[in-house]
Amino acid sequence: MYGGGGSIDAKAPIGLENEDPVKLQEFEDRIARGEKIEPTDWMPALYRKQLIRMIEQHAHSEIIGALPEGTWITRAPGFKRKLALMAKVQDEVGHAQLLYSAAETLGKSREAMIDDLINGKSKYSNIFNYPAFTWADANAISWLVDAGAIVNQLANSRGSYGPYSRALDRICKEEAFHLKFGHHCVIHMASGTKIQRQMMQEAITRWWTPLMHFFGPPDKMSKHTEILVRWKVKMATNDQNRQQFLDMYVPKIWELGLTIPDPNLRKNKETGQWEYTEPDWEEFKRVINGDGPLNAERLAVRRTAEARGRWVREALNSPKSAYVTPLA
Ligand code: BYC
Repeated sequence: MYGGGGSIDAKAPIGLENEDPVKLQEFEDRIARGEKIEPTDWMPALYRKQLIRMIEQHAHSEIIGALPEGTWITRAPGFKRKLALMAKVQDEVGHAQLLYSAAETLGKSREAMIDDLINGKSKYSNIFNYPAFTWADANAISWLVDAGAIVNQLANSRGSYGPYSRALDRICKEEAFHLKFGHHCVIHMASGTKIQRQMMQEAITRWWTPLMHFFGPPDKMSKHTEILVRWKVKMATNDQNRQQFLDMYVPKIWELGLTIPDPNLRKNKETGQWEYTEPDWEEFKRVINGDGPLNAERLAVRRTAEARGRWVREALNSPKSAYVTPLA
């Protein structure tokens, strides 16, 4: 039930022993005052490392996240749906560009980040390793994955690192359109024919566990939350975000006559908290560590894209390139 227990990994060491205590105090005072930390400001090495990890994973999630919906562009029902989905997928890739740029301000190059993604060294969101079998799956992503992302990102857009918080601010504005598109598509399916309703129900059933995983392990098992909350990188914990998502979206799912595959899901009126069956955290661990249904396929697509685009990068970097040496 709610809260969970156990430990995915040992808690990360705080890792601040080598920092200048005066500078560290000034840094923490700035964060406490709600000031933004900018790329050239002093920051503890651990803050830099944590931000690179988190922003890089987020950027990878956007670029890999474009794949399950991307495969539905040619099959989306009707011209308007195709146009809207194409624009959404394009936005997601744009989000990755913004986020890679924000991570680059911390000293890791985009090339190194892409290498770490395609070599399987970096993580990205669990949820994009599952297949979108039907148009209803694509709708479930557009509505509920984007909804989950907004819950997390709206909170973190008020966070302490300037370039990340500004990128999130813009991303959330675009995600808000995606969410409306997704909700519109889900309403259409849920109020359609018997087969359409059944397809939508099956999609919600398939995506529920990955969605519960999407917010990260329960706080008791999370190794990074404590330091990230202390430094206002994460403005809410994994459990707080999961609760907020349940609060906002379970009633909307039920309103459409759809059911959620968890007999224990209910809001406890006394605590105000949602109670639910703890999703299988062993499955989560397998998926984020590379052994999910589609991890190999997703990375293979990225590797191919990287290989096919190499000539463009080489041409741009070539000393003979018109972009580098303007034509006389
Ligand atoms: N998936 O200590 P914890 C989108 C890892 S895409 C994979 O709680 P933290 C969209 C975690 O990295 C937007 N891995 O970690 C795109 C850590 O492993 P490492 C996606 C996960 O960082 C296209 C370990 O588990 N959103 O919107 O404090 C179409 C322990 O976890 C996950 C973001 O990326 C996961 N779900 O908190 C549609 C938001 N959860 O690094 C939509 C940015 C945990 O020690 N990221 N792990 O090896 C975050 O807010 C935080 O990083 C998390 C995790 C809440 C995800």
